[in-house]
Amino acid sequence: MAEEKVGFFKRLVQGLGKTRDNIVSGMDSIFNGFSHIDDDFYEELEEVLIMGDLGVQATYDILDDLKGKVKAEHIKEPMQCRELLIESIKEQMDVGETAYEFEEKTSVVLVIGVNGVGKTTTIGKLAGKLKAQNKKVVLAAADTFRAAAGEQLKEWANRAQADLIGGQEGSDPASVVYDAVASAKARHADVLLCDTAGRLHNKKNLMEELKKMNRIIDREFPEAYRETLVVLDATTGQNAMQQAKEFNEVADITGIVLTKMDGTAKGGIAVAIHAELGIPVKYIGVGESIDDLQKFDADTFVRALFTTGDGEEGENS
Ligand SMILES: Nc1nc2c(ncn2[C@@H]2O[C@H](COP(=O)(O)OP(=O)(O)OP(=O)(O)O)[C@@H](O)[C@H]2O)c(=O)[nH]1
Ligand SMILES: [Mg+2]
Repeated sequence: MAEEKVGFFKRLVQGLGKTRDNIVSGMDSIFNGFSHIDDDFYEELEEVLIMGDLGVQATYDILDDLKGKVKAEHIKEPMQCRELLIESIKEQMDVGETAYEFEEKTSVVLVIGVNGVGKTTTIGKLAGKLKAQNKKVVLAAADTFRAAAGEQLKEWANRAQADLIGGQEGSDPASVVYDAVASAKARHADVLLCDTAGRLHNKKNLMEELKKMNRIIDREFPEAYRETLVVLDATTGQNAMQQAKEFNEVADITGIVLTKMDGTAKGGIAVAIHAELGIPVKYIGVGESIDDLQKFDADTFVRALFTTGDGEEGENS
């Protein structure tokens, strides 16, 4: 168990490597470079946070919080601000107590997002996670736009040992959802995970299709706990933010999955999205294999973000 935890944290530390280099090295040079806390100090800090893709909203919130604490606690040393900053980011990123309730309930999870962000992969990983908790999982291949999409989900279903309900290429995605709901109910499944298309003939179609699927689930399975996850590719930075906003207009988004956190310098976008939309980042993807999905834990995330070296030093704290 302890070993598993070490591996977990190390992977996260490695995954956030580029983000860390981007934000933390910039910040540490400010903490070390300034001898006292003044306007210039705050300005440079602001610049690093914004450059690190934390976003304007989160940056202001974090700096306001920091300034308040510096005043209240009569802090004089720039270096003391490091801990306060870490605390403040952590507080911003709290997912809330009910974030993972769907894992424990009879639930339907709709997974949405533009093409290529990692929806299908995330569903595969989630199915694997739930299976490991002895849950009965059904996957709905409601991306009928591409023939390959169903095949890809089938592979994940096999890997995760989940049941799959699919449809013909070009068939109505909402009808696949309908069938999948019926099947999940008949089998007394715990969780139904619905994969959706990232691209249809145009964006309007895509959004209409999502609304239709939502209506079907509401009508056919009103007793199910609902979760709607938007998957965003962290490497796309501000575009990811834009996508989250657009999906937020057509669906009741309950959480965000931020993928490809391995190998991006833009992991700070996690903080920006949460601050700006008020929607928690619930999972992060840190690779392409089945265990490369992690629950977003603010404490671990911030610790990984601020751990320098090979990740050893964060384990005991
Ligand atoms: N490195 C890395 N790659 C990922 C991650 N998540 C997904 N990918 C890769 O991203 C690519 C696209 O993933 P998919 O799951 O097919 O994306 P999708 O959103 O279902 O795409 P469409 O079905 O075309 O809309 C694949 O090559 C995945 O292996 C991640 O967390 N890290
Ligand atoms: Mg897909």
